[in-house]
Amino acid sequence: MNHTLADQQIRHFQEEGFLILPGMLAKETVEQVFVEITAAMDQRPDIPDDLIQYEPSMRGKPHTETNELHVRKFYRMAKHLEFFRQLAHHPNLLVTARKLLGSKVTLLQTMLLMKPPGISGPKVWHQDNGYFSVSPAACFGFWIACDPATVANGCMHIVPGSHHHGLQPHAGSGDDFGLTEIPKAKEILPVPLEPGDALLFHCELFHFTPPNRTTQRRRALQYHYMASDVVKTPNQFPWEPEIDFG
Ligand SMILES: O=C(O)CCC(=O)C(=O)O
Repeated sequence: MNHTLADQQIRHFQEEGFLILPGMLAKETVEQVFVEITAAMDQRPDIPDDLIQYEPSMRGKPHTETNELHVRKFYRMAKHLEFFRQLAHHPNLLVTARKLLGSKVTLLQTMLLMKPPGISGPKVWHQDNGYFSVSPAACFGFWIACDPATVANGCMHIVPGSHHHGLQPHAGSGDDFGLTEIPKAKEILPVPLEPGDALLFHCELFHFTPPNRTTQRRRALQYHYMASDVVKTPNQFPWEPEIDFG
């Protein structure tokens, strides 16, 4: 399916800070994502250090053939791995990015969010721009389900419209850097998705994922695009753009 956003969807994104886009990636592409993850793991220990983040409970432990199930995140796959670099050019992603951000866009960051069953912790409530610090906040992410994403296995939870609050105070370190004020239960919308479906969300939308309490995997891709002319203000999270489409 080739996605072009309708005016009504653009208005929804502006007002609510998110869109649900079914069928962004084909089944075959999602299956190839799984193959590529395993191939990347097989390159250990030659894999670049900044590519893999293990679940905190698994850090410092020996990793066996099941180590893929110990991984919390792959970072910067588009920088290091050709398949994920090519995926950034997928028309469903790039055409949508240009429609929302203008013709000059930059791929700011890519991640594979592995949320392994049994051992994964939550991702605390946060705004991605708390990490990025780009100004203006002309930036958004696609969160694309690769496995079925459910409330029980850790799907995205968001607060619709929260991007209108602007950047809010965050505290904590590393991956636990999060909002100092946790949203109220009645404001929260869980976003279950089928494989290949995407949540597109503004970089200042409040979001969170709970631990995976099931025995099923919950892998997801995250691609963040920004307008090429935004400026990064210094903070504790350094990053370099992965691809410039300018
Ligand atoms: O756990 C997830 O899938 C979401 C992670 C997330 O929002 C992030 O790392 O910025």
